[in-house]
Order: sequence, then structure tokens, then C-alpha cells
Amino acid sequence: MRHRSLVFYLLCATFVSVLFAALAWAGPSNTQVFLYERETCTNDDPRESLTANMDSNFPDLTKYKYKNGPANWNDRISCIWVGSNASVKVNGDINYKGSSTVYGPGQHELPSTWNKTISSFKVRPNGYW
Ligand SMILES: [Ca+2]
Repeated sequence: MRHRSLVFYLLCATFVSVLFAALAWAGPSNTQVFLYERETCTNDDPRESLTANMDSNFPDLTKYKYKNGPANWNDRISCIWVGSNASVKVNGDINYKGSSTVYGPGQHELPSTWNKTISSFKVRPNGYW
């Protein structure tokens, strides 16, 4: 029984590892946007990215905790992966103020002018703006 339990736990551990690897590599659905701290639209920990759904509004990223700790998502986003039917409008300041730009479908490693400056954003259908 003891041996059987060990095999069972090893199989479970393998399954969970594969599942996490698959989740880490999966991109957003057609109507989602993933926003990453890293410059390459990747993460090791799901808490290192934000998921935003179609028609969602994020007026103040200071209110979204980063990794459930004291830090937040304000001025932290470096890469944006937009689903094929979505677009995202980002602003440099909270409440959709400051300069803005729109990113359509695909992966966007943010240029220096936008890297770690986003403080608010909205998700809408591609072509909305
Ligand atoms: Ca900002």
C-alpha cells in the first residue's frame, strides 16, 4: 500500500506540473487580454500577470495587488497579449487620464515610452477605437 501511494503521488505531481506548464504557455482567449510584468509576455507564476475580459474597465491599477503582497500593478506592466477579437486602450494616469494608446490583437512588448507607465486601461472589441 505504501508503495502504491508513492506512485499515486508521483503521478499526481507530474499531472499538476504538466497542467501548470500548459497554463503558463496558453495565451488569452479571443476576448481576453493578458498583461505581464515581464517584457516578454511570459511568467512562471500566474500572479505575475493580470487577466482582463472583454468590456472590462481598470480605472486605477494602484488598487490591484501584485502577488497578493503590498505592491500593486500601477506602473508595472511591460508586455500585453491581446486576444484576436479584442483591443485594449491604456492610459499613463489613473481614471483614463494622461496620454493613451491602443493595442490590437497579438503580443506587444511595450516600448520605453510605455514600459511600466500604465495606470488604467479598458478592454473593448477589436476595431472599437
Ligand atoms: Ca502611470
